[in-house]
Amino acid sequence: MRLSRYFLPVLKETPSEAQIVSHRLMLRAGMIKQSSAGIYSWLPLGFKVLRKIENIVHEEQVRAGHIPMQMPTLQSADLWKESGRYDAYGEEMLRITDRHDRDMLYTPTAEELITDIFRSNVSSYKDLPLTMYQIQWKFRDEIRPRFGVMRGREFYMKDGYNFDLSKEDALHAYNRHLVSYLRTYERMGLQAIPMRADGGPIGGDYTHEFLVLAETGESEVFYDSAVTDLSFGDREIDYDNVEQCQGVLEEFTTKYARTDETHDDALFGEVPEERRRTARGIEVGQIFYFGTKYSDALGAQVQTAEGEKVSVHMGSHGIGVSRLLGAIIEASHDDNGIIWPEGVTPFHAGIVNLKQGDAEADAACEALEKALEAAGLEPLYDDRKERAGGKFATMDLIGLPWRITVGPRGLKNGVVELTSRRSGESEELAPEAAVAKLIEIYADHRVTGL
Ligand code: 5CA
Repeated sequence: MRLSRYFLPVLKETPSEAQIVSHRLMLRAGMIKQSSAGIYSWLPLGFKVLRKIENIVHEEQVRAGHIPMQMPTLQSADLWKESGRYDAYGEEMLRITDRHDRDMLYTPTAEELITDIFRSNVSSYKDLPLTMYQIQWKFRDEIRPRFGVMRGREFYMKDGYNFDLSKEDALHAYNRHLVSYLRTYERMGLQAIPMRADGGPIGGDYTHEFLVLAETGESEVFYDSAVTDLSFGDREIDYDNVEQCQGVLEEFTTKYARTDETHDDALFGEVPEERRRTARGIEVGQIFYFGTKYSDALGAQVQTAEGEKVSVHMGSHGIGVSRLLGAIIEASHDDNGIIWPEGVTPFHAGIVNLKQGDAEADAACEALEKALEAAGLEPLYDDRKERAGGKFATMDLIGLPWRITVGPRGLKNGVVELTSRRSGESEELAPEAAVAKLIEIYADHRVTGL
């Protein structure tokens, strides 16, 4: 992509309405524009990252054996009246009346609708287990939308739902989600710690929230610092293997880690004092097992092998896809701007031409652009006639992890400069070697965007 042809409305000034760094940087980097309170347009750069995050979520859900599908954003209120949540959900639910005076709503979550699809189509234990998910816009009329995409009114969420014959099977689904979420967040360069939480309006006794530690987080959390030493890494997982998934769950959830809703001072006191931590966190996902709450209410039953009719055991599992952009930036930035982890960066490398119009420099940049594209990478070539300082500042602000700087002086010696956004370190390399190095760096981070 040529920057001269792209739409990247970066702001020089720091927007005064933004209270936290991720919101400021998303506005300054031209990623989002507020349309009304808690509702945003996703400008090209922000949309690209959103798509990359979404694609990682899809890949990891499919890897875990979950089936993608899509449900509408506008739903009839009837099902919600049937489950009892139409009144219980309160003011956060955006209620709409259509021209025939029918009660509709903009979906804040989709337990009712998926359960209706299930009950209309599944009647035998032979069709279980089943887990389906979608990535879809949600609306919650938050009383105080704030912090940009962190607490929006309209937000993008992955919501998955499992249907199982027994509690035991449903708990395997719960564990499987926990494992797949650990993998998902790590691919985005994030450490998200599973913490014991509260079911809230979704309900259920078993629930974990995934929290990214950050000073600006809205949740107060209490944990044993040993949990921050854990990493999922690139271990192989067989998602059908009950013991293996259970093993990972125990490894990641036996140490004390709780949100304030479930915090227990006495239990926390048993953690060795030097490992006790109180901090703030951003909730980027939550998993629930709620038994037969919705299947009882909506009559979602199957026949067992013995011919008995039983309510299915269910759980639901969410990832805050749009919130993740804010969380990643909170966790990865410096004074100059964003520092994207390789897994989610909108472009893999920036190419900065120090002397636009110089025949040799232009040709070298174009060759680099072609070579990277041929290798399946997406470079962003700053081909504008601007001074070098301005180009560097833009690249730093938008946070591409790697920058190739091309100028007549280096080219005389046959080299360009490859710079890491994170460390600031540069090395001089032949252009082909710079391309080869980027191909190697991104070998483990192949996520397509748009
Ligand atoms: N039905 C369940 C699981 S699918 C559910 O709705 N869970 S939730 O309420 O915890 O939402 C899932 C995730 O969406 C949260 O962990 C959070 O990361 C994200 N989320 C929730 N509310 C907002 C909001 N107002 N703005 C941005 N993200 C949000």
